[in-house]
Amino acid sequence: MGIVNVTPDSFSDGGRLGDAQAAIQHALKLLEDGADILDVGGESTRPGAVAVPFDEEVRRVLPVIEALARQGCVVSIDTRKPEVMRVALDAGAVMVNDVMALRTPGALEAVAASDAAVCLMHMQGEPESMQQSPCYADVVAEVKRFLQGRVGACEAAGINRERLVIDPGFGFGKTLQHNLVLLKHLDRLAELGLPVLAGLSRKSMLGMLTGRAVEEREFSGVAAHLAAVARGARLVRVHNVAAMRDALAIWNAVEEQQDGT
Ligand code: HH2
Repeated sequence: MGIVNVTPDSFSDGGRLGDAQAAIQHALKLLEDGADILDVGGESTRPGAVAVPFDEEVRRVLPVIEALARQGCVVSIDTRKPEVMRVALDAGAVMVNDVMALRTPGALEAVAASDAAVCLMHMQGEPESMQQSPCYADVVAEVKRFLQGRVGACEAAGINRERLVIDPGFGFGKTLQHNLVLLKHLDRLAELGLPVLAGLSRKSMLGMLTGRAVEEREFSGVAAHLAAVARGARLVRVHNVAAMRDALAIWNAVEEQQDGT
């Protein structure tokens, strides 16, 4: 999954893709690099980010989704707002990526009215304050229980399991320690029997471990995503698709190699 931010303040590439044309060009480059899904977002969810009004978010993402869908791209909308989900799905998006896991009133209904796929992500708290004092007794068990609960809520709303992807939400109300424990035990989330998505690209945990600035986290990101794939992640949400594709080509060649040949 390639990240297409149409935001002036996203933590990793804010401002660069501020206009629709640039975002579309960037998305097409990610596709060329081997992305299967393009995740278009008009509101940053970085720690401390300020919420964007509905009409501004739509103004940012709509032309990008329309153009990409017209070209046959598989488009995901990264939003917390049910109204934005509806507009994006009408415009041709086929997946909703919601850091709130459809907890916003009206979100379950917005997705249930479509046949779109959904990524349900765990977050403790709200982006505005989530990194202030994250606290868990058992982070893996709690994230797993939360995701199981959201899967149940989706099924009760008529969104069946075949449409769901789950995500531990690295960096969303988690310390470095929490992130590392979740990554190490990602296979326990995979036990829920749904595809697991890992989003670690350029995140601060990589900076904490390497001392690198945001724009210098490509290698550490690839390593972190491979650690996730090794523990059962089926989707990775990345800024640099080309680097991830190369890493996966090697990974898959090793995994698929038959013994004795
Ligand atoms: N991380 C961000 C945004 N959306 N969605 C999922 N499913 N998983 C994630 O880990 C995830 C996500 C990060 O926040 P943002 O500030 O929007 O930055 P960017 O989109 O550049 O990663």
